[in-house]
Amino acid sequence: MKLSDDEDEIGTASGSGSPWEHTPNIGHQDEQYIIFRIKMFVHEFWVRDYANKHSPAFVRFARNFTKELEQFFDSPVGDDEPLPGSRRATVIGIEPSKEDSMLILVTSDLGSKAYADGSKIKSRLRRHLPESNRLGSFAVKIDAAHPLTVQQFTDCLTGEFMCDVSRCIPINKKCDGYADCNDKTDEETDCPTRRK
Ligand SMILES: [Ca+2]
Repeated sequence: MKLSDDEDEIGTASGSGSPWEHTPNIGHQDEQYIIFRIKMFVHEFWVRDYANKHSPAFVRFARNFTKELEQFFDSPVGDDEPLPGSRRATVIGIEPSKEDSMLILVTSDLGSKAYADGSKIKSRLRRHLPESNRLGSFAVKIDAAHPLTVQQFTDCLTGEFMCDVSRCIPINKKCDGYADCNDKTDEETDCPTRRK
């Protein structure tokens, strides 16, 4: 199933310069925008309309689910305060569980604006969802066979090296004799001894 047309664009916000560069965090501290892809199993009957993002069933589910996901960060959960900044969630896809017709796998993207502490966003999900098995009005299922996954798109991809000043470069640009990172960390960190 093709999940999303905009999938290719995530995490590839191009900076100035070569097409292979991308900047993990965009803008100033208070303008920072980070994106997470979140997958979790939800107790819901699978209906075939969920395969179509434009079906009324998908749209209705997505509207309720994104509202609860945003609310999860905007209101207190347990002893955790609401997070500052604002978040916008999108449901990317809904898939049937292979072994249980009353379980669906929901993939969603969460964009966080003006709050760039990705580890707090991840830990909030990983701590509270398995504890309560609830996301607002949704019953979720999280266990070894049904893991909750949270991936931050601003991490560098496999095969890339992260400069100290947030920026990702292809791994083959590391130690190639040319400074590709603004801070030159690609030529100064763990390179075999050589004079540039
Ligand atoms: Ca280099």
